[in-house]
Amino acid sequence: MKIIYTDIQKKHNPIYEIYDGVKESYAEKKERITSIVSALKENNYTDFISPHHFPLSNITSLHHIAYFNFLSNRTKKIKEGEELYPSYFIMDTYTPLTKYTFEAAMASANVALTGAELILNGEKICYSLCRPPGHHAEERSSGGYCYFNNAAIAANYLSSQGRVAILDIDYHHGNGTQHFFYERNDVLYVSLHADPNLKFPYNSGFVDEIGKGKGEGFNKNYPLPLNISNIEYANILKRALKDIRDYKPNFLIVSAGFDTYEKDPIAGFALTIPFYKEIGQIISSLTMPKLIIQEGGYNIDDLGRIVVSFLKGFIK
Ligand code: SP5
Ligand code: ZN
Repeated sequence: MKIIYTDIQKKHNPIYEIYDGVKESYAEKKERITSIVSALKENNYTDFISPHHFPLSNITSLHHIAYFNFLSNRTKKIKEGEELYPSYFIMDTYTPLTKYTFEAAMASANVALTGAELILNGEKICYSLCRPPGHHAEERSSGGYCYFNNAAIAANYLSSQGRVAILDIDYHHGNGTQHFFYERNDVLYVSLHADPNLKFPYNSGFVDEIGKGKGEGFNKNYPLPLNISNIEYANILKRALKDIRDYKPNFLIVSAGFDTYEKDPIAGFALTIPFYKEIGQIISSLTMPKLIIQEGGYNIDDLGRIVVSFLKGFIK
């Protein structure tokens, strides 16, 4: 399995996120990808590929040019070690800008695009190890640790060559991804996530959000109760896969967040490490080429083992 990755993604390194004015240690740490890369190497995954640069239009055809320019220009003025907090283009208090945020977010988008290109060139499965994550990023704003929407950018790129389904299994609803394709019928969005009445992003991810205009029927949300178990989760995942099969996509993108893990420090499901292999097996029952895109997952000690368990569920 080809794994797309670059160390440039570690340069984004905020120290704090803020809750009601109180600073807490930043959960979306660069050590997340160190944990994943070491576990992959220990388990003999050796096929690492560096991303290459794609035309900026791949990003600016989704994200507004004013937002893109803001990230590019504003980060240039930030000093080493400094963090810039909310502005017009940042929707919350846990998605700060640092000097290297733009550079890392660009690298992350290119990691997703390089994976998508490999899929177009005939790979059956690839893993884009993206950081920072992407699925909360909107057309004109950063949020939920996300700056550019990597999965949406990859989906939009693949959509020129066929029908795309996105399966989002991060603990949080992918508000940005849903939004980008809400009025489109060439990209199906299906998401399993914690009930947004209780958990971030609070304002989207409900069952009555089914798409709009020609996109009606091509958006599907499965909000789940807290503490959901492996077996209950597997049943709903299988139901969600039926939506995807019925759509008959040419490509599948998995927005793979591992904050559904029982010991995740910011979340609240009860999934176990061996169960991620089963999730992988369930998803691999779909036959179309698959691009796995890394989203959340914040238990640094166990994240690598979770990813390895998940990837083992897929055939090589
Ligand atoms: C990509 C992704 O998974 N983004 C998640 C963003 C969620 N941010 C809100 C997390 C709230 C955690 N609150 C912890 C408070 C501990 N005192
Ligand atoms: Zn998440």
